[in-house]
Amino acid sequence: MRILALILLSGLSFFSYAATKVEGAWVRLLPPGVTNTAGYLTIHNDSDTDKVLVAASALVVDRVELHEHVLEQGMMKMTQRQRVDIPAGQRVSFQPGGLHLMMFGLKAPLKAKQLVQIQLEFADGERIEVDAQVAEAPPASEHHHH
Ligand SMILES: [Cu+2]
Repeated sequence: MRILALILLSGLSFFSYAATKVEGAWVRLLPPGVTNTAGYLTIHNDSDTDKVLVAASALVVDRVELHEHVLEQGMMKMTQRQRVDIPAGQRVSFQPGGLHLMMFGLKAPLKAKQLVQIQLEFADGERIEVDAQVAEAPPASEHHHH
């Protein structure tokens, strides 16, 4: 009976987490000596309730902030976001020139193809861990939506 209960429990937690999916996660490889970088990914909200991303973290850096590039008087500027909404049934892409996970204070130099674990935290308490691949440019498999 105990085994059956465990299987049921794990099945349930898998089910509730399957509504939010992350794909195409990668972290920008920058020249040696640069201690800040950025992470990019696409969050799919396949549930019928809105999700709100409120924080992100990664073991390889001191801290991660949600950032967005905005055009202000003809200049691209980075601003910090306290939250990023992912409406029910929609997806939000973090990509160069737009939303990004700003990663401050690399603890060690990154290497190409290294996997960096990033944790995303949502307003409802859900946490998702993603493996992001270190690369100089977006992975070729990434879909582009304009
Ligand atoms: Cu930034």
